[in-house]
Amino acid sequence: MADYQKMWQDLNMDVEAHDQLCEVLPMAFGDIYLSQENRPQGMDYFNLVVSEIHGLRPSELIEHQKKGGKVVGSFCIHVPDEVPMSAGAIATGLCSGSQFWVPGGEKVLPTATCPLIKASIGARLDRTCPFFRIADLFVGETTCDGKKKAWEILKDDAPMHIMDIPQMKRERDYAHWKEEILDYMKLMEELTSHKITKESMEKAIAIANEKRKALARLHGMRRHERLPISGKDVLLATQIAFYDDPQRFAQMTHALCDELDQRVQEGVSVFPAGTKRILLSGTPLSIPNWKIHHLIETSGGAVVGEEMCTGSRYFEGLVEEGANTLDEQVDHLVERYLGGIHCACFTPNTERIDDIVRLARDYQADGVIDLSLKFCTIYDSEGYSVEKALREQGIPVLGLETDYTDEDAGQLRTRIEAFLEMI
Ligand code: BJ8
Repeated sequence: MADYQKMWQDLNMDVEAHDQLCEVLPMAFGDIYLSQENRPQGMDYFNLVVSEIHGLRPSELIEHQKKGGKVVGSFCIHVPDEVPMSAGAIATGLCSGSQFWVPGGEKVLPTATCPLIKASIGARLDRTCPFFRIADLFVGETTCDGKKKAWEILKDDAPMHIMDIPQMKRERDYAHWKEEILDYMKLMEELTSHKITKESMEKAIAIANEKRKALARLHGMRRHERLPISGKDVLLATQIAFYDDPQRFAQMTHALCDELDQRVQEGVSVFPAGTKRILLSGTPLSIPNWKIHHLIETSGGAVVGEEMCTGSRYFEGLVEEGANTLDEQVDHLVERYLGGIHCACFTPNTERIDDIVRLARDYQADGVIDLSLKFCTIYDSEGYSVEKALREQGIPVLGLETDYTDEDAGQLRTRIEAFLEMI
């Protein structure tokens, strides 16, 4: 990695603690990613982004700020990136996927909180992640109880805005979400001193849609019987989509897909014949959470899809383009960001189960692993309905719960191996 020490010091980071993370991440990445055989060359770009993850993109964000621009971070795919983008700000993801940040979160949150929340809070309070130092505004939401309470703690340390996401999808809930988006737009105009216009929103929607299309193309490669890319690599690219420049990301992803098209034509597969195809469903896998993919793909399986926020929930369904007014554009955002995302925070949430069955069929999955991060009550509870529906459809399913540590890796491997053998 290039030398970013000065930048990290200027961001008032705890550079000494951060150095520990910089030491372990390349090792984990080498073991999990670089050890794979016959990886597509197009993954080189994504390897570079990871190797420079706390340097390259943060320095671009800082450059943007030096020119007077703003950076807005968010933690949930219900928060529309198009809003900051249409006001000239850069939107970035902030969810954290490493155990490194969990103890920092546990200083202020109960241990019985999901690791994604603890890590996100720890990354800010311990001053060990540049993205959490750079963001001019943090946008939280009221999706789950753990997050709601975490924002109350985070707001003492960072500038926060909370979006109140409805828990149902009735007409009045759509109206409420529209108000929330309009408030967010107003706040963004104040923060950036830029007026959001129909033209600026049109451009933002087109950029975000282009990223979705690139991701859909990449994920679609795993519909083929012979898999031209591993699930791990697709996960990595998807995780990077939350942080990277959206236009460059789409371009690099399409370049990777061109190479994969060629592989498909030539019948190249990165897995031997007979590898069991697994669809993952459940809670998001934020970077650098690669544990479950790695376990599956080193146990005789291949991950062919993710019904997750780091998967199909992120890119399926475009925001409708071609609206005549800004108000109509907002309606289209409401439709995509409320109606189009089936998180377990909603009741009822049967659309999510329909999605899992549809994806399992589309990607010819031999089985589904329904994953829940430890202490995530909503996904864990919904697991009952997911498993019941899949069994009724004759699709084998395994429910797993895990956290960010490696302590359960042996036990998980045993269960995954037994499942792969059984299906
Ligand atoms: S749309 S999944 S990104 S809320 S895992 S913090 S739900 S206790 S991350 Fe999520 Fe938005 Fe839903 Fe997706 Fe809470 Fe569960 Fe933790 Fe979660």
